[in-house]
Amino acid sequence: MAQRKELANAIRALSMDAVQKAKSGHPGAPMGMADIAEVLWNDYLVHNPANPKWVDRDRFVLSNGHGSMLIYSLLHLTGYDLNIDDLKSFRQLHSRTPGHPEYGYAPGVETTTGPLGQGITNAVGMAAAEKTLAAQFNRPGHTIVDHNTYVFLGDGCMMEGISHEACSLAGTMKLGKLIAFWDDNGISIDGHVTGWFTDDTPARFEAYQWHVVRDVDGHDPEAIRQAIEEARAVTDKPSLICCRTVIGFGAPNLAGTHDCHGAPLGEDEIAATRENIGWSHPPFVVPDDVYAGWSAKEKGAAAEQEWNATFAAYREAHPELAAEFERRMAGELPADWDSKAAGFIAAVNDKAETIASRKASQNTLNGYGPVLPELLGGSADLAGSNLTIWSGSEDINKGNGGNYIYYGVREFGMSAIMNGIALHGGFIPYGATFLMFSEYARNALRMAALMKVQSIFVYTHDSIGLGEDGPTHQAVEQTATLRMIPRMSVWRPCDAVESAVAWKAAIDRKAGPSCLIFSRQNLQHQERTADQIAAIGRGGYILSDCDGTPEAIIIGTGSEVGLAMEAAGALAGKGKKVRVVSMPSTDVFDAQDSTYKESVLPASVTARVAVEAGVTDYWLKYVGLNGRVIGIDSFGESAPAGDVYRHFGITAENVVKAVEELL
Ligand SMILES: Cc1ncc(C[n+]2csc(CCOP(=O)(O)OP(=O)(O)O)c2C)c(N)n1
Ligand SMILES: [Mg+2]
Repeated sequence: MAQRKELANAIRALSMDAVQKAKSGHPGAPMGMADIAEVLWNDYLVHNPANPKWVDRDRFVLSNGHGSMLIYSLLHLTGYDLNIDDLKSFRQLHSRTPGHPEYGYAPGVETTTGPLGQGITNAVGMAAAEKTLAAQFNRPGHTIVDHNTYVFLGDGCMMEGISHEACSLAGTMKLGKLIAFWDDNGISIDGHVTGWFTDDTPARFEAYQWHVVRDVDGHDPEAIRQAIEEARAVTDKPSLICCRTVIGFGAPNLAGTHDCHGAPLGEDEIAATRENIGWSHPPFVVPDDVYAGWSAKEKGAAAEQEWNATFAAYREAHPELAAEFERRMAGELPADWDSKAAGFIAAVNDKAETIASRKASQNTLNGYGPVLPELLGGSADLAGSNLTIWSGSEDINKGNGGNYIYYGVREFGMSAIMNGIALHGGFIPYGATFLMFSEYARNALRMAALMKVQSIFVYTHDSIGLGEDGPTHQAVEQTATLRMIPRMSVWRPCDAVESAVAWKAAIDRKAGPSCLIFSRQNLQHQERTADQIAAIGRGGYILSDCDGTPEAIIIGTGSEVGLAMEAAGALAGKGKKVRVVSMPSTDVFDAQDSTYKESVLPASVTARVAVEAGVTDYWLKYVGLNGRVIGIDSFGESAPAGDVYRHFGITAENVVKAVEELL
């Protein structure tokens, strides 16, 4: 049987050779972390290469995603469906081994990493999901949810601010099954980190109430093993194992320098490394005994078998819970979801309340929440403003399961934690802040869209309509820029009915994230027929019409739909034929067939005015270059909401004027 060093050297060889072949990539981190990975994967990680989606597998996250050849090597060597040709096509078009590990490509990659700091944060979400799911489903004598989350991270992740947000919260949440390995190699891209990163990292994590294993020689398998034992024994705190490593370990001339961080070693250095580590095999050739030493197929199949037996006993004792667990993990909505939601929407319509859409959102949570135990909510310290707590909300830290996370003031952390929860499975996470602070979270929103995960981002206080808090808090360009994130679905409902429909759409949307944008201020209830209620789900629809072909169309969203209706009424009084289109979701409307779109916005009607309390450019594609947009292209002002609207000319009178000028 191959020795540990030889097993680890297989990672080193595959990594340096794949990077060399691709003529780009990062050999340093995989070579430096190979020994740690070997011990973790061969002695501890519980997983089944034949079933990468087995629900109770341990999760492994490579937060320093630039070291992607490390995880590709591990998946290949342990027996996942990732063959040597996949490794040879590292970083090539349509390969399963893109430059950074991307969720949905190679089997076994649990999340997309590369934007430093987000992997560790996703891992916090996965660990929080595991803990919450365990509390919800395990029963005495029946432990069906019980897995660890392991994460590798480098100096870069440690320097990123989001690691503070996530790790601070992980300590408070006592995520005892989260075990992180810090690749303490003293190197980042610009060189030795002593000029820019001199934190006392162990003390920092102790201050977060983590269990810290200091000073582990990251090239000594026995020391690594002991550290993991120690970390696993501590179950009421997350653990950080501080591993001193040499970047590019094994490369005689480049190890320990930033030159091997992100460039091929070069043929000469690769030859010298082979010599140095005693790896005599040609590129991409791994001897059988090394493969045998790595294979996790048998162990993995046995582990899953054992779990299957545990689950069978659970099903025997708790058949309904078992069925519910399977439903949740499969991401299926309850059988009565559609009918319950439709009933709720109809009831909201009957009530005809004029309330803030953030309040309507909370009412919706009260309506949908009892049907959807998979909802795992939260807010970044704005629960009372975002109205994210509903009557069934319970803090997950209370220990009885729960379905609500107090994220604290951590917008970016919250959003990337939500992505980790969504990736883990079993939950639909929603999390909220003021729309303005979506900016703080932005890259996590992009990552949710890139990975196609169902995170629901709730944003309240959506415009100058929030009033007195002023321009620092008044979103102007945010809604438009969120709409520009590919695959992000964005809703800005105009009343309680549209708010309930928007929530329904976000919950139904399994293949990507949604942003739900709500107002602080009251919004007028709009009258609708049953057909119109059904049409809300098409993203844009005729809310009020004239007889025959309209002379002009007014398009509005959210709080400005009321203005559009008022303007249309005034214009009708002057004998004008005007249609009002409510467009709560431009992306959903854009995805409709052309016949429907033409029926709502006929090409022949060119006199069009859009009104939205935000930047105007976005609307030109709907009104055309000859159309008009009533919006705001500067920052807001601190004043009562009505005064701010008048100051910026976002008024029904101005909408009327714009239409008249076009006719
Ligand atoms: C958010 C973000 N900023 C910058 C980068 C570019 N980048 C990739 S790796 C790296 C340095 C990382 O240093 P470390 O984690 O110590 O990696 P090592 O060199 O030790 O492999 C940087 C700045 C990135 N991937 N993500
Ligand atoms: Mg480093």
